[in-house]
Amino acid sequence: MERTFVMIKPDGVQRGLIGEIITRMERRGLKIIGMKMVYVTEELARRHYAVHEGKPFFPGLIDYITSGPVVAMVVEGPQAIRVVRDMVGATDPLKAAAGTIRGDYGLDIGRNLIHASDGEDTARFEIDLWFGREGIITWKRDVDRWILEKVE
Ligand code: D4T
Repeated sequence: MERTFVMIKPDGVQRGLIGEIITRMERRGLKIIGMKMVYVTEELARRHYAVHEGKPFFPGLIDYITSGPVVAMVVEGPQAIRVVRDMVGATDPLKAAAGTIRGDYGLDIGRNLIHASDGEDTARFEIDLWFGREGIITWKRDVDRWILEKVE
């Protein structure tokens, strides 16, 4: 089982797409084990996007991510990091395939609706940054045996 960090960005929240995006992940069979609505502080935004510091789009990115509440989640499932990235689509919605979240709802790289961890190290770092240990809910999902042949 793998865990990944997912964030519905301010545009996703403002446009009323929280339900739509969560529904896609639930229908896929992914399990939500952490969820909260947060006003992102500049400090959190800078830590989350530290790898992009100094790039031309960095100031706009920080303004955007702190411009309204976001919905932060930890999502679990087999190969969850790759599975969610595939569902999210390419960074630039104009290049994202139809059927992906960005490809279905977005048109601008600066308003690309959703973030998902891009690797194991990033997932660990981001889950710790946004949730720590206390924020994760371990729960048994009865339907798991109809989604996965072998349930842990
Ligand atoms: P995030 O991190 O938001 O899930 O996006 P990606 O993982 O798909 O893409 P990224 O880290 O390369 O970019 C982070 C964030 O910056 C915005 N961005 C990026 C931008 O506004 N202009 C750009 O040229 C790039 C490369 C979009 C996503």
